[in-house]
Parts: sequence; structure tokens; C-alpha cells
Amino acid sequence: MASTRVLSLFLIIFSSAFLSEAEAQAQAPPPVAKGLSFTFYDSQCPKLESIVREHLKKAFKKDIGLAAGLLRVHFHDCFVQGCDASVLLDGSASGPGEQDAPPNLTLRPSAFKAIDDLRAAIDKKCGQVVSCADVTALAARDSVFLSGGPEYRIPLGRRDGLSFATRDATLASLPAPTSNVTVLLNALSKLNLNDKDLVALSGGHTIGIGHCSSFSNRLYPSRDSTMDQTFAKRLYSTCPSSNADNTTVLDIRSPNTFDNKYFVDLMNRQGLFTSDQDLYSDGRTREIVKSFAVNQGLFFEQFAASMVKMGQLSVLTGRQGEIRASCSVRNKRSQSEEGIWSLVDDLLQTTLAQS
Ligand code: HEM
Ligand SMILES: *[C@@H]1O[C@H](CO)[C@@H](O)[C@H](O)[C@H]1NC(C)=O
Ligand SMILES: *[C@@H]1O[C@H](CO)[C@@H](O)[C@H](O)[C@H]1NC(C)=O
Ligand SMILES: CC(=O)N[C@H]1CO[C@H](CO)[C@@H](O)[C@@H]1O
Repeated sequence: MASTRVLSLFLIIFSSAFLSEAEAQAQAPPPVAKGLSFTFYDSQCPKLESIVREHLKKAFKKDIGLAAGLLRVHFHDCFVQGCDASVLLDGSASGPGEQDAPPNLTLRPSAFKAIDDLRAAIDKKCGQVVSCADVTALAARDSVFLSGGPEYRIPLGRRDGLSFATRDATLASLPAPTSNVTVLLNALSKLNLNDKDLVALSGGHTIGIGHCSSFSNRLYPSRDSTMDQTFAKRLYSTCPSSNADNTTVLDIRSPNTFDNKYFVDLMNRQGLFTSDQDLYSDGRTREIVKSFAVNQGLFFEQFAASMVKMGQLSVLTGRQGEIRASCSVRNKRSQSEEGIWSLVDDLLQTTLAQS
């Protein structure tokens, strides 16, 4: 009798402790940046989201690697001077820019083309009303979902920037794959992203590939001791020398599926980059890695929240920036957009004065 009482008391305490932990884990949706909204294109381009989804569904049937390419382009765009499509600007005409910086050298040309194709499809239905920055954000969102990841909504209304970042600014904004957790946490905290954001966003490496040059620091001159030996053997055959030009998948368990296997890799010391494996080696982030490895739902929830946060970094809104006609070049007229408004004002003044 007494023991049943004790047991039920135990159960009550246990289950309420469990509940409050679950509640603590539930994500409050991140705040929406001023000027963005979930209904931004509802009147001007009501079919926007289905155009993007249907287009990418077809494109991924031909090349699933494109999903990884598009996700990475959005990350690079947002981390360097904000999500303003600056990464899409072709720097060659105006000197070295974001595109010429080493991290860009491995962005996939097919991703840039897909964004152009998407814009063309959207323009055909709606006219030139949707920014390249929003197209990039939507393409990344659907790349996740169509690869098996979570479906989530993102606020829209970003405007396209008028300039690209310099090569040096690009290098300074994107952490290197050789970074440890200290360096990564520091870099992300400058963007108001925390330890959970770091681990969840790194989970983007559940799809896609990397070049030898991005992880040869872990093979040469000697094997990084935090790397599994059998895994290392595989990598040595992929990259027989420190400057070999070859690629391998980021998530050996399910390279083309957006799932939580990346975190299982890390727990098995099969992370590819130092920046991946250190998330498990470092006590500050290890428990977060474990929690995602055993609970895909938890990872998906945190990833969606962190992507919404990342997708709103230093966005341009309202009358800032422009809506680019072609995603890879600034509008010709746009320097004088302000000029045009003042011209309109002048005309009005004159008309008023005359009447
Ligand atoms: C935390 C810091 C990060 C570092 C140091 C990093 C570094 C890298 C590197 C070095 C590559 C491979 C480049 C190559 O050798 O070809 C790569 C690929 C990739 N990254 Fe990251 N990354 C980070 C965060 C992110 C984030 C936040 C996302 C998205 C949420 C992301 C998504 C991807 C994807 C999808 C690929 C594969 C691209 C492809 O297959 O074309 N990464 N990353
Ligand atoms: C992390 O990397 C930085 C820069 O390379 C280095 O100064 C620091 O000692 C490293 N921290 C740890 C804990 O390894
Ligand atoms: C590239 O990697 C594969 C295994 O991933 C390997 O069989 C091949 O020999 C490598 N190519 C070169 C040029 O090293
Ligand atoms: C210098 C350089 O190679 N820049 C490239 C950056 O990425 C885009 C898309 O792949 C290329 O068009 C640029 O040439």
C-alpha cells in the first residue's frame, strides 16, 4: 500500500520533471525582423512558394546535389554582410568580391543557375517583384524539406543589396573548416547565434560534399587523433596527398538525405571537418550533439528555428536596396532610384506651383 503510494508519487514527480524538460526544449518561434512577414507576397505573387517548390522538385530529380549547393549559398549569403543576395553578384566586372574569395570557389555553379532559373519562372507569373535574397532563402528552405528534412515557414520581404563584400570581409565572416568550437562560438555570437544554433546549423552538413583541401589538415602530416581509424583510411584513399583534388560526402551514413545521421557520425568520430568533429570533442557542445543524435525531431525543430534566425541576419527591407532584375548584377538604374523619387517630388512641386 505504502509502496504503491511512493511509486505513484515518484511517477508524478518523474513525469512532471519530464514534462517541464520537454517544455523547455520546445522552441518559441524566433522573432520576425521589422519589415519582413509571412504574408509578404500574398497579393503580389500568391503562387510564389508553390512555383519554387515545384521547380526544385523537378531539378532535384536530375541532380540531388543541387539541394546541398543551394543550402550552402544561403548560409554564405547570410553570414557575409547579411541575407541580401550579395553572394550572387558577379564580382568579375567590378574587381574581386565575395565570389572571388576562397570559400566561394567551391560554391556550386549549378546553384547560381538554379536561382536564376527560379527567378525567371517567378517573373513569368508575377513580374519582377520577388527579391533574389528571398528566392535564395526559399530555395534553401525547400532544399531541406525536399531532401527529407523539416518543413517550416520563413518570413519574406528581403531586399537585394547594392554591393558585394570584399574578399577580405568574406574571409573574415565565414569560419574556416579548421576552426575549433571556441572560434566557432565566437564567430556566431557576433551574429547573436548561440551554442544550440551552432550545433543545429552545422547539421546542414547532413547533405553535400567537401574537397580534400577542407579536411587535409586532419590527415597530414598525421591523422587527427579524434578521427576514427577506419574512416581515416577511407579518407587517405580519397586524398592520397595533402593537395589532392577530390571530394567526399559530408555524412557517410546518408549523404543525400536530410536527417540526424550527421550527429551519429560525430559520435562515431566520423565527422569530416575539424569544425564538425570538435562539436563532439568539446564539452560545451557535446550534449547538444548527443541530444540531436538520439532525437531527430529535436534536431529538426532546432534547425528550423536556427534557420529562421540565420535567414534574417542584417536584412534590407522596405525601400532599402532594390529588387534585382538579374540576380548576378545590380540594376543599372538603381544608383538613381533615390534620384528618381526626388525627381518625382520635384515634378510634383512644379506642377503644384504652376496650378
Ligand atoms: C559552422 C561553420 C561552418 C563551416 C566551417 C563550414 C564549412 C564548410 C566547408 C569547408 C564545406 C565544403 C567546401 C568544399 O570543400 O567543397 C561546406 C559544405 C557545405 N556546407 Fe558548411 N560550413 C559551416 C556551416 C554551414 C551551415 C550553417 C550550413 C547551412 C545550414 C552549411 C551547409 C553546407 C552544405 C549543404 C555543404 C555542402 C555543399 C555542396 O555539396 O555543394 N554549412 N561547409
Ligand atoms: C582554438 O583555436 C584557436 C585558434 O587557432 C586557438 O588559439 C585555441 O587555443 C584553440 N582552443 C582550443 C580549446 O583548442
Ligand atoms: C578520389 O576518391 C576515390 C574514393 O573516394 C578514389 O577511389 C580515387 O582514387 C580518388 N581519386 C584520386 C585522383 O585520388
Ligand atoms: C573566382 C571564382 O572562381 N569565382 C566564382 C565564384 O562562384 C561563381 C559561381 O560558381 C562563379 O561564377 C565565379 O566564377
